[in-house]
Amino acid sequence: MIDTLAVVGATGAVGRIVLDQILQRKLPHGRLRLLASARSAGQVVTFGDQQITVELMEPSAFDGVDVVIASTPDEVSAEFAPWAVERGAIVVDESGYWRMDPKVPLIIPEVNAAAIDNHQGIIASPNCSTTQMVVALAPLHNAARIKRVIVSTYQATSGAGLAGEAELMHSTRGSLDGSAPAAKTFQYPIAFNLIPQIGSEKHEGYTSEEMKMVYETRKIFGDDSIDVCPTCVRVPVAIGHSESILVETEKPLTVEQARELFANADGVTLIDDLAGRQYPMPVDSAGKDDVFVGRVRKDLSSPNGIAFWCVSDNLRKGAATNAVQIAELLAKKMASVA
Ligand code: 2RA
Repeated sequence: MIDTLAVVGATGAVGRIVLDQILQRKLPHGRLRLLASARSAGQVVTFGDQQITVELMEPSAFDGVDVVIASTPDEVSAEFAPWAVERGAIVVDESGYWRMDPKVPLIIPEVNAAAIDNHQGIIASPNCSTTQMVVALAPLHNAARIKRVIVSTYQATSGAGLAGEAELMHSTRGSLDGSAPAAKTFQYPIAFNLIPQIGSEKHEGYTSEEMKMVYETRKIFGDDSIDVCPTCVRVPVAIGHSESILVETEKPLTVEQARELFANADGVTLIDDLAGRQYPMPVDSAGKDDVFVGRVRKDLSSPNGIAFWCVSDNLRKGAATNAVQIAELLAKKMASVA
């Protein structure tokens, strides 16, 4: 049981789903407080049958808070997380700011829950594109050890927040009636287009989003020898990131073994019947918590390669659900020492 739970960023695209998930999953908690910057403080948010006023996030706002779930930009997290930790709270952070800090565990509960024991006040939740890939890869890694991953992503506009979702709608309507507004959130108009850049240039021609997939995958699996070659692409889909993945393992896996591993994995739903036209698609994954895997097949170009397709709601398992699952682990630990 978490006596006092605070949600930071509750009015954003992910924060709203965090509240929804706290209710739906019945995260055991006492008082719930909502904290935000001056722009959102004072707003009233409905949570079940309660109306909660968003309070201004300042250092003293964290007095008496036990656990914080935060969905904020990196720079906000960099500032507030130390305030919360100094006051004894544990922060579950969805921003990118703390993820690669060696003192901060980077957790996907289905994959590396035990690493939570090493936290020193901050626990990070991975980036959405990494989370769904690693949930899908984990059963293959445990059975056959992953050596190399080649991944292309097809990322929904909601990955860029409420503004990204809105821009898809405006850009699409505008393209159809000839009044297309200039692109703002994205580099180019997103309607009827694909944009092969998410984030800024980071390393040898790879973007920040792509390098997150490299570094975070290695950290979560605790294996720096895993090679990851990512290409991240923004697509005109509102919710649900898709990924085309080719994985090479140390031990060979047959397609049947890979399917069985996916089918039995925690957090994975296998939908794989090409003849029956059954495979995961973003429209079906939106609003669901699992990672959906399909199109499982042998790589025709390498002996130990398996190719597959995976889709997940980027706002749920890619963000809010994973953070609330981490808070569930904390609630269990708190209950066991109480
Ligand atoms: C995106 N991965 O889709 C980012 C959000 N964290 O833009």
